[in-house]
Amino acid sequence: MVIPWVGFSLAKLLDQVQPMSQAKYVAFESLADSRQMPNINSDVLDWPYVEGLRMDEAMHPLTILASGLYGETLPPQNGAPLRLVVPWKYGFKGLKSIVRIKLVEGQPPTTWNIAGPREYGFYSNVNPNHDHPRWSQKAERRIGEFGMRDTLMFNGYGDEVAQLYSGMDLNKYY
Ligand SMILES: Nc1nc2c(c(=O)[nH]1)N[C@H]1C(S)=C(S)[C@@H](COP(=O)(O)O)O[C@H]1N2
Ligand SMILES: [Mo]
Repeated sequence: MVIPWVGFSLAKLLDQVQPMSQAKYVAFESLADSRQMPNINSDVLDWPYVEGLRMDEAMHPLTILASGLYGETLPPQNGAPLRLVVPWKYGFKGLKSIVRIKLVEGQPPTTWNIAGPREYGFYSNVNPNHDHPRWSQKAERRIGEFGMRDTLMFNGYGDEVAQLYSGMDLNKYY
């Protein structure tokens, strides 16, 4: 889906706290409140949902904390009050209902990597050349369209973000 998010660059928040040079990654944690979210009692995933970004990814202006969509305030199911949106990564990187952000030295755990390390790496970049073990990622269908399109590297944001990964083997760091 192509979503007109409302929000601000995460970099704006990070600039205000002035990360120390030892801070190499940003670790995020979601709300896990079984009163509001009864399905966290299932064992599909290990909640609270956690995610992470490398500092340069977190500081990229396209990385946003969203507080709304389509000009409206975020509804709970979309991650109120604040959620992460990283347009060049797959949607599962976008944790919702953030309650804690930590600046850390080591690569933080991420929920889907804990659930299935063979299937989900830390980076979660859109990379059509790297097959998920159970399916191809070469083609996609946009909600609202009937046909398939070729999936683009970095979800079409290569000009903006490819330099963050220069020298990295994106088949290894999927
Ligand atoms: N807090 C929280 N955020 C989460 C999840 C979750 O279980 N808890 N699931 C993730 C997954 S797997 C997906 S596919 C997306 C789906 O929501 P979206 O379509 O609004 O991005 O949310 C992500 N963010
Ligand atoms: Mo998902």
